[in-house]
Amino acid sequence: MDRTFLMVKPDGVQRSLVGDIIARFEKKGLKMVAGRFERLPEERVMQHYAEHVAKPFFPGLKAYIMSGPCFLMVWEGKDVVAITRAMIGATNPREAAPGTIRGDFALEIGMNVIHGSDSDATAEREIAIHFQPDELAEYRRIDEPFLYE
Ligand code: IDP
Ligand code: MG
Repeated sequence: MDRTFLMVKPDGVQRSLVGDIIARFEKKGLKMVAGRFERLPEERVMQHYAEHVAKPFFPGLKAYIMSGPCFLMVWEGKDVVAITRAMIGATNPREAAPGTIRGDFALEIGMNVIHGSDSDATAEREIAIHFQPDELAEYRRIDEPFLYE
Protein backbone atom coordinates (compact mmCIF):
# COMPACT_ATOMS: atom_id res chain seq x y z
CA MET A 1 0.00 0.00 0.00
CA ASP A 2 1.17 3.58 -0.68
CA ARG A 3 2.44 5.62 2.25
CA THR A 4 2.98 9.28 3.08
CA PHE A 5 4.48 11.38 5.84
CA LEU A 6 2.17 14.02 7.35
CA MET A 7 2.99 16.43 10.16
CA VAL A 8 0.82 18.89 12.03
CA LYS A 9 3.13 21.88 12.49
CA PRO A 10 3.50 23.83 15.77
CA ASP A 11 0.74 26.32 14.89
CA GLY A 12 -1.68 23.44 14.27
CA VAL A 13 -0.78 21.89 17.62
CA GLN A 14 -1.06 25.20 19.51
CA ARG A 15 -4.41 25.91 17.86
CA SER A 16 -5.75 22.47 18.86
CA LEU A 17 -6.30 21.34 15.27
CA VAL A 18 -4.65 17.91 15.60
CA GLY A 19 -7.91 16.08 16.25
CA ASP A 20 -9.81 17.79 13.41
CA ILE A 21 -6.98 17.09 10.98
CA ILE A 22 -6.69 13.41 11.93
CA ALA A 23 -10.49 13.08 11.67
CA ARG A 24 -10.45 14.31 8.06
CA PHE A 25 -7.95 11.66 6.98
CA GLU A 26 -9.69 8.93 9.01
CA LYS A 27 -13.09 9.75 7.52
CA LYS A 28 -11.61 9.77 4.02
CA GLY A 29 -10.71 6.11 4.58
CA LEU A 30 -6.96 6.47 4.97
CA LYS A 31 -5.12 4.52 7.66
CA MET A 32 -2.72 5.97 10.22
CA VAL A 33 0.12 3.52 10.81
CA ALA A 34 2.44 5.65 12.96
CA GLY A 35 2.18 8.77 15.10
CA ARG A 36 4.50 10.69 17.41
CA PHE A 37 4.18 13.97 19.28
CA GLU A 38 7.53 15.74 19.58
CA ARG A 39 9.58 18.90 19.22
CA LEU A 40 11.83 18.27 16.21
CA PRO A 41 15.59 18.33 16.80
CA GLU A 42 17.56 20.67 14.54
CA GLU A 43 19.31 17.80 12.76
CA ARG A 44 16.02 16.34 11.50
CA VAL A 45 14.66 19.78 10.52
CA MET A 46 17.73 20.24 8.29
CA GLN A 47 17.26 16.79 6.74
CA HIS A 48 13.53 17.19 6.31
CA TYR A 49 13.80 20.59 4.62
CA ALA A 50 17.09 19.91 2.78
CA GLU A 51 15.64 21.28 -0.50
CA HIS A 52 14.86 24.63 1.20
CA VAL A 53 17.96 25.29 3.37
CA ALA A 54 19.47 27.84 0.96
CA LYS A 55 16.22 29.79 0.46
CA PRO A 56 15.65 33.21 2.06
CA PHE A 57 12.64 31.99 4.05
CA PHE A 58 14.53 29.04 5.61
CA PRO A 59 15.66 30.74 8.87
CA GLY A 60 12.05 31.72 9.58
CA LEU A 61 10.78 28.28 8.56
CA LYS A 62 13.28 26.56 10.85
CA ALA A 63 12.42 28.79 13.82
CA TYR A 64 8.70 28.17 13.23
CA ILE A 65 9.03 24.38 12.93
CA MET A 66 11.16 24.24 16.10
CA SER A 67 8.96 26.66 18.08
CA GLY A 68 6.92 23.89 19.67
CA PRO A 69 5.88 20.27 19.36
CA CYS A 70 4.64 18.80 16.09
CA PHE A 71 2.48 15.73 15.52
CA LEU A 72 4.23 13.40 13.07
CA MET A 73 2.36 10.66 11.25
CA VAL A 74 2.60 8.01 8.58
CA TRP A 75 -0.59 7.26 6.66
CA GLU A 76 -1.42 4.50 4.19
CA GLY A 77 -3.89 4.18 1.33
CA LYS A 78 -4.08 3.79 -2.43
CA ASP A 79 -2.67 7.03 -3.96
CA VAL A 80 -2.33 8.48 -0.44
CA VAL A 81 0.28 11.09 -1.50
CA ALA A 82 -1.94 12.73 -4.14
CA ILE A 83 -5.07 12.39 -1.99
CA THR A 84 -3.50 14.02 1.08
CA ARG A 85 -1.81 16.80 -0.93
CA ALA A 86 -5.23 17.64 -2.40
CA MET A 87 -6.83 17.58 1.06
CA ILE A 88 -4.05 19.81 2.45
CA GLY A 89 -4.37 22.44 -0.29
CA ALA A 90 -2.02 25.03 -1.76
CA THR A 91 1.16 25.99 0.13
CA ASN A 92 -0.13 29.55 0.56
CA PRO A 93 -3.35 29.29 2.60
CA ARG A 94 -4.68 32.41 0.85
CA GLU A 95 -4.67 30.45 -2.39
CA ALA A 96 -5.83 27.17 -0.84
CA ALA A 97 -9.38 26.21 -1.80
CA PRO A 98 -12.12 26.20 0.83
CA GLY A 99 -12.59 22.64 2.04
CA THR A 100 -8.85 21.98 2.17
CA ILE A 101 -7.03 21.99 5.50
CA ARG A 102 -4.98 25.09 4.70
CA GLY A 103 -7.96 26.72 3.01
CA ASP A 104 -10.13 26.22 6.08
CA PHE A 105 -7.65 26.64 8.94
CA ALA A 106 -4.85 29.05 7.99
CA LEU A 107 -4.06 32.55 6.67
CA GLU A 108 -0.31 32.86 6.09
CA ILE A 109 2.26 30.87 4.07
CA GLY A 110 4.67 30.92 7.01
CA MET A 111 2.06 29.28 9.29
CA ASN A 112 0.23 26.79 7.12
CA VAL A 113 -0.63 24.17 9.78
CA ILE A 114 0.46 20.95 8.10
CA HIS A 115 3.17 19.27 6.03
CA GLY A 116 2.56 16.49 3.53
CA SER A 117 5.02 14.63 1.29
CA ASP A 118 4.78 15.70 -2.36
CA SER A 119 5.72 12.43 -4.14
CA ASP A 120 6.22 8.73 -3.41
CA ALA A 121 9.99 9.23 -3.41
CA THR A 122 9.73 12.18 -0.99
CA ALA A 123 7.41 10.17 1.24
CA GLU A 124 9.87 7.30 1.46
CA ARG A 125 12.70 9.74 2.27
CA GLU A 126 10.71 11.64 4.90
CA ILE A 127 9.34 8.52 6.60
CA ALA A 128 12.91 7.22 6.91
CA ILE A 129 14.07 10.52 8.47
CA HIS A 130 11.41 10.50 11.19
CA PHE A 131 10.48 6.86 11.87
CA GLN A 132 12.16 3.51 12.37
CA PRO A 133 10.63 0.69 10.30
CA ASP A 134 9.42 -1.09 13.45
CA GLU A 135 7.40 1.99 14.46
CA LEU A 136 5.00 1.44 11.52
CA ALA A 137 2.01 -0.66 12.57
CA GLU A 138 0.60 -3.35 10.32
CA TYR A 139 -3.15 -3.83 10.66
CA ARG A 140 -6.39 -3.81 8.69
CA ARG A 141 -9.19 -1.31 9.09
CA ILE A 142 -12.38 -3.32 9.57
CA ASP A 143 -14.13 -1.13 6.96
CA GLU A 144 -11.58 -1.83 4.20
CA PRO A 145 -14.08 -4.00 2.25
CA PHE A 146 -16.30 -0.91 2.05
CA LEU A 147 -13.49 1.48 1.07
CA TYR A 148 -11.78 -0.36 -1.79
CA GLU A 149 -13.67 -2.07 -4.65
P1 IDP B 1 4.62 22.51 0.80
O1 IDP B 1 4.65 22.48 2.31
O2 IDP B 1 3.25 22.86 0.29
O3 IDP B 1 5.18 21.26 0.17
P2 IDP B 1 7.11 23.84 0.04
O4 IDP B 1 7.29 24.70 -1.16
O5 IDP B 1 7.75 22.47 0.03
O6 IDP B 1 5.54 23.72 0.32
O7 IDP B 1 7.65 24.66 1.28
C1 IDP B 1 7.82 24.02 2.54
C2 IDP B 1 7.31 24.94 3.63
O8 IDP B 1 8.13 26.08 3.70
C3 IDP B 1 5.89 25.49 3.40
O9 IDP B 1 4.87 24.60 3.81
C4 IDP B 1 5.92 26.72 4.26
O10 IDP B 1 5.76 26.39 5.65
C5 IDP B 1 7.35 27.21 4.05
N1 IDP B 1 7.43 28.19 2.97
C6 IDP B 1 7.48 27.94 1.64
N2 IDP B 1 7.55 29.08 0.92
C7 IDP B 1 7.60 30.07 1.85
C8 IDP B 1 7.70 31.49 1.74
O11 IDP B 1 7.76 32.08 0.66
N3 IDP B 1 7.70 32.19 2.92
C9 IDP B 1 7.63 31.58 4.13
N4 IDP B 1 7.53 30.25 4.28
C10 IDP B 1 7.52 29.50 3.14
MG1 MG C 1 7.13 20.49 0.12
